[in-house]
Amino acid sequence: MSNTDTRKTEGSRRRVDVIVVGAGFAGMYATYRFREMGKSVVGVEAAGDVGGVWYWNRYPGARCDLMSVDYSYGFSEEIQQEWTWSEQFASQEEILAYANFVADRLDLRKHYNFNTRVVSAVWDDAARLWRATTDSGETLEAPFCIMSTGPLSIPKDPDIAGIDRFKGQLLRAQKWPHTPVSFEGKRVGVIGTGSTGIQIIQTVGRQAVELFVFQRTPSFTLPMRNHKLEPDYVAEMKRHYPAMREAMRNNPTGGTRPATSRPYFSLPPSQRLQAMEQAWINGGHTFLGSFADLLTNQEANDQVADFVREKIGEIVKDPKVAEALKPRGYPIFARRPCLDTEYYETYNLPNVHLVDVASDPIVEITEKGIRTQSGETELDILIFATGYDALTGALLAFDVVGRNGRTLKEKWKSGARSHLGIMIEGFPNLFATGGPNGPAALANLITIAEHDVDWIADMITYMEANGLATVEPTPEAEEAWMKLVVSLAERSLIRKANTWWVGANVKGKPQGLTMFLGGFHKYRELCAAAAQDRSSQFVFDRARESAAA
Ligand code: NA7
Repeated sequence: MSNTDTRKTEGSRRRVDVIVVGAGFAGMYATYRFREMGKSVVGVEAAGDVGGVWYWNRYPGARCDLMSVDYSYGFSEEIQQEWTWSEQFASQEEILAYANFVADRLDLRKHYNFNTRVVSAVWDDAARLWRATTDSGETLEAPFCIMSTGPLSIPKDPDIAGIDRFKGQLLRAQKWPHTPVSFEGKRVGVIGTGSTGIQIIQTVGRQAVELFVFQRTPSFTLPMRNHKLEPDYVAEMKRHYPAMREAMRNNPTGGTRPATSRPYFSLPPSQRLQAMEQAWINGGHTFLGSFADLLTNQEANDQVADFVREKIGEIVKDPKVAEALKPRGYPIFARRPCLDTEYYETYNLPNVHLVDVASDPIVEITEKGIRTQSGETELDILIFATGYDALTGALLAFDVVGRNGRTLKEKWKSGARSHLGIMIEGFPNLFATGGPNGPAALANLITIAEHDVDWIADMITYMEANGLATVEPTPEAEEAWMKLVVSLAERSLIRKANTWWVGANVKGKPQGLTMFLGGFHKYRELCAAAAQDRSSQFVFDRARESAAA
């Protein structure tokens, strides 16, 4: 089938080869890859343009905490030669400009219906196709459906009474206005001290007349040490891109940070301290690259946590504030480690006030601001940086109905189950990129996206070459994958913190770690092995016969 123009047609029914949900980095690459395979592709995207999370998160200070050269596509040598990153850690503006550059360069927009949401996706077993209905009234039909909906795309408001009552300006980090917001002369409140809140606080704290930070759980945050990239460095990097991408694909993080096999206690105390000081000076995620066992050895983890707490104490001048900022009660790195630029120093500014809502809980949001047990704080602007219904949220936000009318909500009522984070038993020809039970959020999402899309493309190519119409994982293969995911999680300290990684931030959500902790390199190996072992891992179409490799 040839490529088709896929402009929106109100109220119509349209048949294509592949539906791609999402125009973030995974969806864009999927759209490109399938088009290059000669498929007709239609993309559906709720936002007004490409960029995914970077389209929405326009809050002050928004920045990626993966290095820009890592957090970019490797599939096209032309694109990586033509695009030049300006900073070690790119700002939201630069990443969005990059997404737009790629969309222009590959002419991707013509495949997308923007400002459009899928409201349901239903598998028709007789016709062997997915039927996706959108909120514009269009029905799309395709044998293959790719969910590139992103692990962080359903924002979550805090569970606090009175949100609608607030008469000032209420802003959500993940739905930030496209026009500039002025903080000058304003009393600003921020709820949320994860990565997003930290970036907002360190930026707005230097702009607002008064900034009130309502902190329930402090995060550990490490110096980002961001800097401009020198032309010589960029030129050198461009010369080595192919080798660098190959190294990334063989790295546990899917990035360039060198891995280590050195356990913390293999070094004498003075050298451990020296390594930690160096990691602090180097910045970024150097700690995790300095010792191999920080997520498995509680004692090692405690010592690194103490080191960071000491640093907080050295930076923050008011001892009471410093104490409240020191995270306790969960292992360091068990919440996603944040990277900051003078975040702790922000609390030395006279206009920045920490309200410790762990000891003085928020009672309600009022017309004028926030009431905690000890009193009301009046605010002109209130910012929510309260996170996401992550990993599974976007896939469960609309009805996905598989074989025999079984919904994804039903299948996942006790927790997300998948095979390789890519396929789901009972949901033929449905593929996720960066899906639950894959390494999403623990590794570079663009590396994962490229891998997953390529894996799916290989699967479809194999099916077509062998006259196979449908594929889904066997129950046994899915069960074995889930056992592996759970057994790796049980060994990790990550499960010891109440975070979005384990679903703890959403009331009623099944709890548990739905991420593969074996590292991206291992994930890649296991996906390749599954693709080789097709007959035991997957059930293929019509005759329900297992296909020989
Ligand atoms: P996170 O990391 O989920 O952080 C959300 C923050 O919001 C966290 O500090 C929460 O505190 C806080 N929160 C949520 N509800 C409340 C209420 N009711 N009261 C006070 N504080 C509240 O989301 P981010 O957007 O910062 O980061 C998500 C990912 O994006 C990040 O990990 C990077 O991968 C990029 P809590 O911990 O629940 O006490």
